[in-house]
Amino acid sequence: MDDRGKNTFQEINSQPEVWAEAINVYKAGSKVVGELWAENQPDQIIFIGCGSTYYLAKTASALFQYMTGVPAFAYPASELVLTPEVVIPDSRKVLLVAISRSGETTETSEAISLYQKRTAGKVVAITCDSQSTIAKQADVGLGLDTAKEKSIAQTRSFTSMLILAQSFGGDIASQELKDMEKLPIVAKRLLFEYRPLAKKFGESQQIKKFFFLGSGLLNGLANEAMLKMKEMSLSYSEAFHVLEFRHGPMSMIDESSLVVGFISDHATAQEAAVLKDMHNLGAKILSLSEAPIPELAPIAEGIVLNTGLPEWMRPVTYLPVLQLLAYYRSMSNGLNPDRPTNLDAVVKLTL
Ligand code: F1P
Repeated sequence: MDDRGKNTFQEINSQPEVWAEAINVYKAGSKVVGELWAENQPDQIIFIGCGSTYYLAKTASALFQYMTGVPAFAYPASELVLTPEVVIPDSRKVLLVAISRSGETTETSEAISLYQKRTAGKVVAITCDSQSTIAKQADVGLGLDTAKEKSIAQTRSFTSMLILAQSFGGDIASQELKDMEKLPIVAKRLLFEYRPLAKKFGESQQIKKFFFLGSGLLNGLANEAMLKMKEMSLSYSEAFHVLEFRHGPMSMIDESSLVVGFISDHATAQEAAVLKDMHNLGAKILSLSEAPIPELAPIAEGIVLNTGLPEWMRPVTYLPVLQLLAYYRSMSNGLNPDRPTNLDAVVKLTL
């Protein structure tokens, strides 16, 4: 019995249940987080993480500023450790949000210590280990220990921590969170409806190069999808802002390319035009959008999210099918997505 990828497949498909738990975790933690915000009234927020959780930080910072108008920035934790002058502004009241599945990544923990030495700012930790070093360093923690994977590549841990970050931003922006409860059903439907499409593209040996294009709230997720494809399948995989792709990187497009477009509501026409241009250069096209995009129908396969939710709640729904894409590509390449080459679940260093 080939048990390659057994854990990863189960973890990806357990997201509907894990998302429901994450929504309840936020409900339980929202009072303490709200009090921290009210007491400190930060006028700038810095999100940090490493690898997947750096891309989560990028997504969370874009969401936060989009929702609240408070300036929000994302950095790899190592940037705060090595060039704190670039990351920490002296003149503002800052809140640090440290994101880490393990809660033990050295760069992230060191970044928190340095931040706490240099500022009077508070720290919120978003982790999947409430007993971890980083959870203990923080003033407030949000976490879902049961979301942590046995596998090394982050799938359900990433999306459940994103749900916590999305909830945090929506709450601070005084948005109604009730509709978040619809997300688990959306995940269940997408994983069922689009698994054959993920399998088809994942197993297609015509495809040798993957390009994930996303802007605004979706750029961090395009990078996370890129990293999943690299980590699980060792494939050529890159991520760019959508319109940036024309400014050089599209030179790499040929008949062996799959371009995956994370299409937004507000820039649908401009983003769809990029996908049409790449199709004209020979690429296969996969689009993800809230609603069908008629102009793409003749040239693209489409994943229609059809959430019925406001744009700020949707980012997390773009990932599950693309996690399956990486899983099927890994299996098709004869690899084990549970054990990505060269990687460990946690990077521990002496800095
Ligand atoms: C960060 C991280 C992961 C990566 C790999 C190594 O871990 O870089 O993003 O996928 O597993 O560790 P964490 O700080 O989120 O636990």
